[in-house]
Amino acid sequence: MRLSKFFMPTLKETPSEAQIASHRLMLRAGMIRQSSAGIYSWLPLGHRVLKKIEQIVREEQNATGALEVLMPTIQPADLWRESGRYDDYGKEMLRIRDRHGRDMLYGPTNEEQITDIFRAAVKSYKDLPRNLYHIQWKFRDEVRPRFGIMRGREFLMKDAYSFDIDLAAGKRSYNKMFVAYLRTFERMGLRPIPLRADTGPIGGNLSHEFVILAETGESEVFCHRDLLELSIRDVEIDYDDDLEPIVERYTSYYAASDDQHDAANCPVPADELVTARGIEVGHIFHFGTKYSKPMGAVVANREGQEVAVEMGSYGIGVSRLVGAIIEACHDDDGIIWPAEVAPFKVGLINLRVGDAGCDAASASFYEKLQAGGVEVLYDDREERGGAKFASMDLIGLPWQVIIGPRGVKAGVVELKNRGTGEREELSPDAALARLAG
Ligand code: 5CA
Repeated sequence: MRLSKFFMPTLKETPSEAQIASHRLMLRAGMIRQSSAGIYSWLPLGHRVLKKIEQIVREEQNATGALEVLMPTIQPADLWRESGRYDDYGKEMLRIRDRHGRDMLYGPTNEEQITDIFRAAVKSYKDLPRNLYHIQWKFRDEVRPRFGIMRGREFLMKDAYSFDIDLAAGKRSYNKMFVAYLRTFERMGLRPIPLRADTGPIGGNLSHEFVILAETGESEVFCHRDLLELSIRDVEIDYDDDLEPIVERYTSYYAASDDQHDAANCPVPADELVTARGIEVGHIFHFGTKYSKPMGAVVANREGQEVAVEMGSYGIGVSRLVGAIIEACHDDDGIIWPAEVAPFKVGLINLRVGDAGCDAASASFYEKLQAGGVEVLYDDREERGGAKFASMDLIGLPWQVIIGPRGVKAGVVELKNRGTGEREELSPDAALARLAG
């Protein structure tokens, strides 16, 4: 992509309404634009990141055997009357009336809708287990939307719903999601911490929140320091195996949010306890028959008796993750994208647009990167070098390639790693080889 043809309305000034780094940087990098309180448009740069995150989430859900669907954003109130949540949900639910006077709502979550789909189609234990998920916009009329897309009113969520014949099978489905969440967040360059959590309006009695540590996190987190060392990045996972040992390994360490932590009775010695702030990027729930019973989602078990199915729901804040990743990965100059979610891998800077040598070397480098399938943003604008460096640092692409008159004469380009700041001069071919793959 040539920057001269891109739409990336960067801001030089720090927007005064933004209180935290991710919000400031997303506005300054031209990733989003506020439409109204807690509601945002995603501009091309932000949209690319959102889609990358969505795709990682999708691949890791699919790996577990979960099946993607797409349910509507607008739901009929009658479904929520069946579960009893229409009145319970309160002011966070955006209620709408259509032209026929029917009560509708903009979905804050989809337990009722998926239960309705399931009950119409599945009648036997033979069709279980099933896990259906979608990645769809949600609306919650938060009292205080803040921190940009981190606590929005409209936000993109991945929500999965599992259906099982009994509690033991339900726990297996829960464990699959638990492990998939660890993998999903690690792929994005994050270190997720599972915390035993309250279930709130979703219900049930088994629940974990997944948080990542960042100074601006909304809640305080207390955990054993060794939990931060765990990783399943290189562990081969077979989702048909018993995943309980992995879940136990993670849950055996102390980890609590501020509402559950009791300093006086904390089992971890002070020098092994990490106290930090965390951002909730995912939340999983097993809630048994809370929806299946009132809504009549029953199947015949092996003995031919009708039983209400055991259910769980599993959310990931896809749009929140964009902000959360920035909170975890930035410096004074801007964003530092982890490679997997970066909007482009390489930022190519032509330091002297109009100079025949620089133009030719840059165009050739650009074409070769593109031919090799490397995503590149080519700054071909007639701008000062300083401004180009600043905006490349701001948007945080993992690699910068700088082509200027001196290098062109010497037959070299400069390669800069945005994360480490390391710079190196090498031949264009050596740089291309480094950036390939
Ligand atoms: N039905 C369940 C699981 S599918 C559910 O709704 N869970 S939740 O309420 O915990 O939301 C799931 C995830 O969505 C949260 O972990 C968080 O990452 C994200 N999320 C929730 N509210 C917001 C919000 N206002 N803005 C941005 N992301 C949000």
